[in-house]
Amino acid sequence: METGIACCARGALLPNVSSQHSTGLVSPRSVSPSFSSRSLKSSSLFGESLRIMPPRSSLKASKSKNSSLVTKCEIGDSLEEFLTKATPDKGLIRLMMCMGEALRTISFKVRTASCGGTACVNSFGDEQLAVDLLANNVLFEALKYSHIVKYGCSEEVPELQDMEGPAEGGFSVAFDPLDGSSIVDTNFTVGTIFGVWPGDKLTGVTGRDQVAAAMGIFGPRTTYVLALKDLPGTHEFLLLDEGKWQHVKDTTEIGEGKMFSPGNLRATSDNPDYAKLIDYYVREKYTLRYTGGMVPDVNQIIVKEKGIFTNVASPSAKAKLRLLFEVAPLGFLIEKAGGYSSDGNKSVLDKVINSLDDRTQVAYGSKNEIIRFEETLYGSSRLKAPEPVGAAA
Ligand code: FDP
Repeated sequence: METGIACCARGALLPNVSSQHSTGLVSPRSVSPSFSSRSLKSSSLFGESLRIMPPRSSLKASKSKNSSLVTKCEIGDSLEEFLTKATPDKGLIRLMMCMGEALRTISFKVRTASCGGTACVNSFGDEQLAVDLLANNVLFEALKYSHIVKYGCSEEVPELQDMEGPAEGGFSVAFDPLDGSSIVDTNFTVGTIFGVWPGDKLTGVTGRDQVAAAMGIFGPRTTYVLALKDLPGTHEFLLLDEGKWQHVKDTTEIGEGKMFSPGNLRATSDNPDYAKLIDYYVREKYTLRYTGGMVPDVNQIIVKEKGIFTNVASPSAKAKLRLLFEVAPLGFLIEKAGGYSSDGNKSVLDKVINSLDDRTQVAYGSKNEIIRFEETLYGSSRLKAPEPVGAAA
């Protein structure tokens, strides 16, 4: 099976690019340690140089227990430069690089999919495959090639698949290959979500146990948004024309701001508290920003550094979002970005994943928004607000 991904066992990535991947491709330099993104040349259609952002901010990685090394991750770094500064864990670096390769391939396949009838399809080797299945295969290939993953598990078929990497010192990865695949034809933004847990367990663990989480976002721009356990912030990488990921943004705080993204709105018909919360947003003249794709709807909170996303259940409209594949990884990204998450009572990162298919309601947002969400739905909040947040009366 050809995927365009080839990751060596010892960390170097070998691009394996065929002519059908001729858009947005990686060149060997893109992943070489000596590569400097600031030396990139333009490949823009109109001859104007791609604006390579100068380093303008830096974040200090938290000191690991065994190391006094303080590293700096700068805007403008390539993905590999960033990861090398961010963590001493070579296995994790290799995994995140391999996933970056997979996201790049998926991005190309989504961009060039033909849509008709009920599915969007693209060719994958000799086969025609629906884009979500294709993304699924590409991600499993990447996990295998990383040689550091014990189990992979996809939302498509929630069963552990042995990726043949080590259990000790290795990782297990849960992913939603293409969230929002039903809106590829309408050309809305869609995305891949994944969470990385240490060892060989994806049940009996919590979202807080993740060592990394990320999403690939396939919209007008393709971005790779990731967070690592021992590094403050959530970090955005932009896919350049050359096929390289460039570090373009850090988010470390989510402030207050009137923007809402209300999922499962049908639940307001028989959940009066959710109806009350929505009424509050409307009355207070919040801006509605909802696409129906959880990846862009949650990503906007990280990018705009404000807002609230809700997907609330009711007796007739049950919770459908999956804790392992969607809710926990996105919770990790939001909380590392300085935001908060809740299932109504607690952070989604504190929910034990009992089964691979666990579902939950969820909200992500700024502190006051999560307090308002919990107070309106359940009468009180575990979080303390400096002053009343004015929950819907
Ligand atoms: P979809 O079913 O289209 O794949 O994860 C499932 C999801 O999309 C999310 O991306 C999205 O936020 C949610 O479902 C939309 O659900 P509602 O239409 O019920 O709001």
